[in-house]
Amino acid sequence: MAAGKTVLITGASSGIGEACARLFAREGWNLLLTARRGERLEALTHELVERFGVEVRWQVLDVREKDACFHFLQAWGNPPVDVLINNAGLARGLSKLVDNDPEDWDSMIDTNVKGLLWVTRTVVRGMIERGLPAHVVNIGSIAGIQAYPNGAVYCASKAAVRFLSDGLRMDVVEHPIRVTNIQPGLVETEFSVVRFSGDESKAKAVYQGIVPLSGDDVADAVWYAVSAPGHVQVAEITLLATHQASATVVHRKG
Ligand code: NDP
Ligand code: 8X3
Repeated sequence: MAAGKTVLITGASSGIGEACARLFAREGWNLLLTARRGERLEALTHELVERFGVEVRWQVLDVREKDACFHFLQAWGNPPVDVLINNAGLARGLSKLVDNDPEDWDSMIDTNVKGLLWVTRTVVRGMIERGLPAHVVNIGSIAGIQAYPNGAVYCASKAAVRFLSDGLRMDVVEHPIRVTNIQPGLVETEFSVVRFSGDESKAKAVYQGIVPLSGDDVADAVWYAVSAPGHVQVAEITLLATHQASATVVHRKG
């Protein structure tokens, strides 16, 4: 990679991951972008290189594939990664636990928990070997602090992200590696469209009557943690829309 700092973002093809890519590019960082939808990463890469003159590389990576997560950095020649943003994630379905489709459980646990673990293992090993300051930012959720009805498995997966963040922070405490868990509430992205299998009207209803957070709002929180002075470790940030008070308390107008 060119001189300068490098951020690796999983799930950079939309929403919060894409917003992080834009923000870090604006700040002059080199980018390593991954997701399953390569055509989106390619378009984003062209745009960011053109606009900001930064170095951007992209690679299709499905974080559910263990071997791919263990080896994907080799395809880029094992570049040094200063910041890893573990953002790839999803919710599938919204129904009582006993009525859930077990395939959706696999999808959420494999992506949100196991995929995050595999990518973290690969990247943090390199960070430790380099011995230079580095940072892991996990995108958790308010759902990892408070469960809500019909979302048990998604909430459990984000509770896992919370404790994996805390545990990793302990396990790298002797290294100059910071670990931050970002826990947003309602953010209007493709998240609900994915949760409701493409049903746009159901997805829109989630954000009706409230001004939700945007991907950019979450990217700003990530940037706050990453740009803090080196001796400051922002352990977690919980950010909510003004009219959201908890995972389940939302005031909607109209
Ligand atoms: P989006 O659906 O807009 O983005 C999700 C991203 O994750 C996409 O880039 C998608 O890329 C990627 N992704 C999903 N599955 C995989 C996979 N198996 N392998 C690689 N990449 C994958 O939603 P958000 O931006 O909202 O979600 C980003 C993160 O934020 C998630 O972890 C989510 O749980 C979390 N979050 C979201 C909130 C919200 O209200 N929106 C609130 C709190 C947390 P592709 O499909 O191309 O693979
Ligand atoms: C996404 C936020 O509350 O829709 O993590 O589950 S919520």
